[in-house]
Amino acid sequence: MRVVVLGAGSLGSLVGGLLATTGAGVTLLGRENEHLDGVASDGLQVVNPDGTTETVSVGTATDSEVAAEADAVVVCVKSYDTEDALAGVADHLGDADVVTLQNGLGNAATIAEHVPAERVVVGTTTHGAVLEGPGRVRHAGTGDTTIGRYAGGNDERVREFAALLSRAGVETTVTDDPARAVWTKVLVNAGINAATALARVPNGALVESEAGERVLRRAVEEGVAVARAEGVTVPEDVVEQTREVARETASNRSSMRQDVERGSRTEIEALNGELARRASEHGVDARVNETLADLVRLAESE
Ligand code: KPL
Repeated sequence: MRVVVLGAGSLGSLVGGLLATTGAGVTLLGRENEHLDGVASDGLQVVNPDGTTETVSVGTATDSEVAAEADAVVVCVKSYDTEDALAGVADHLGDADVVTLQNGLGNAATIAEHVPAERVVVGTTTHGAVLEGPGRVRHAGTGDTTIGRYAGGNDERVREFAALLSRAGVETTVTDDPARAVWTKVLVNAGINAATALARVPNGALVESEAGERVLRRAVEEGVAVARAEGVTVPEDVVEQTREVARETASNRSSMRQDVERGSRTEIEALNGELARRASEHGVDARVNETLADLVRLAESE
């Protein structure tokens, strides 16, 4: 199978690198930068959770035309780049499935504006990934991955792609209710990412102190109320699931913390910011999410 990974950041590089270990032909499609140059010249180093490192061979590209060769395109760009990234590749796609593994609400709908909805696959993953330097990505924590077709129901292609991810070490479940999976992941990110970015702590700190526990729980509980107001059912134990992700990725720097520390734009508007916006539409109290979003906006403006 030929896979083009759209977005060569930490998650895209990790997913691409792991997929390449199965023998799949993988190309990382991203912006010209030191990381992509490093991968092109020396291969991609993947540091496994046990500390061992393997160097895998993946293609690199900065031109969207490469998507024409893909059987599947995996979208790993930041949520705020979804529109531009899809506008770039859409015209080149054959009948490839487009699989989003991004954080945040609204990505699949944006992709479906460019690609027939029946070819969009909605996914979530709680694997932790950190770019350690040009050409080097660390698998900072294993987690759960779920994919399911956005429209039209799951078929053999979705199951085959899930099997490929599983062979790559990204154990993947196929779901008939991807919206529930996305909301659950959004609540996990709402409970972990902004707090760890603002306090500059690893994910595990949120389950190691009362203060951390409180912020995580309140942000997630508010998010559950928003999900209900939108008619989405999320798992009863989503607060506990969020704590579990924080434990499993305890030493990881959340993606939002990495963004804030790098001085990059964050995904706050697709996470706590979006929850707060939808809460106000439904008259739901989401003051913790609103405050977290405002503080991250302030940090971003520095
Ligand atoms: O998705 C993540 C992120 O950092 O964006 C988690 C699962 C919280 C891992 O850090």
